Amino acid sequence: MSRYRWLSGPDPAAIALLRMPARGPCFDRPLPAPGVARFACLLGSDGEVVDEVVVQRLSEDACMVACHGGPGQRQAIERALAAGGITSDQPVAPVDLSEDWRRMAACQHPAAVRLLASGASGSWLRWVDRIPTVLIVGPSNAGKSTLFNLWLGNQRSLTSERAGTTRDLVSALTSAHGWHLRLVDSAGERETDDQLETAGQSLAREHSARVDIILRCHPANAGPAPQPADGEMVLITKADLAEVPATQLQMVDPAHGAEARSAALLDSLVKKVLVRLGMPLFDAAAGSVP
Ligand SMILES: Nc1nc2c(ncn2[C@@H]2O[C@H](COP(=O)(O)OP(=O)(O)O)[C@@H](O)[C@H]2O)c(=O)[nH]1
Ligand SMILES: [Mg+2]
Repeated sequence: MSRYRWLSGPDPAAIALLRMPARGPCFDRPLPAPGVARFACLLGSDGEVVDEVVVQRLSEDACMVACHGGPGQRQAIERALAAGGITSDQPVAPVDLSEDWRRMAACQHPAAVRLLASGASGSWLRWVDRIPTVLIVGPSNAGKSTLFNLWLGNQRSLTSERAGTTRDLVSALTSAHGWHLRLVDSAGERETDDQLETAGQSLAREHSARVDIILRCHPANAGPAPQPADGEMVLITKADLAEVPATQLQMVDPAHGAEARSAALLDSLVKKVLVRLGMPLFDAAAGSVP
């Protein structure tokens, strides 16, 4: 069985029911035994969570899924199933979604959903269906991977005092203030005979033409900071190693500076990147749309 069928009607509802093949890779955990229901996350083709659902195993090869039933959510689930090779056995009914609904359905960011729902408009509209990419560049040993890991809150990229540790582009999704960003760590800029490292450096150069913001890391002890090129923000890293003017964007690894100072600097950096991209910041305490 590689087909799914909606068991509930097409009208917008809080919950919708779906019968589909009992295939593990669509979910973030093993499916329950026949007759048993359990909570699970339904995953898209690149592993992102598409919905939090309850799965009930109907038989060896079929299960029933209770998912969220908004029109946009149902479309997102259909896309995820199609990407996994699971298609519908129902005739395709013409979908009559208004332009507003269509936009809402394509929305990639919780903050954009809130803004759309409030009727706001602005330059952030260009991000409704797109996740911006932030590329971290700079010399080897500037602390790029350390920043990347701090931002993500986990050890995603290897760091070391050995120049040339990062050779590939390492990419990860991150979110703040209701906006998603794709963060990319790159191989450091330096002369090298290492072919893999050179390949990583060209990859970073090619990639830089296609990204939405370049974050250029410059260590505090490496002399005056460069002027930002078009589309760049300059970040002074290793801010424990030299005096950095308060007006400059700066960062310090908690291992080398006070933990609280690092957290505050990271928060201010993330906010400045979002503002630069034109993404309004929410007042989290009041839950209000600016
Ligand atoms: N003193 C100091 N060292 C740092 C800081 N951030 C990173 N480092 C160290 O600098 C070295 C290079 O860091 P890494 O993130 O691998 O640099 P990359 O080559 O630019 O990715 C590592 O030994 C880090 O521990 C910082 O804020 N202060
Ligand atoms: Mg690195």
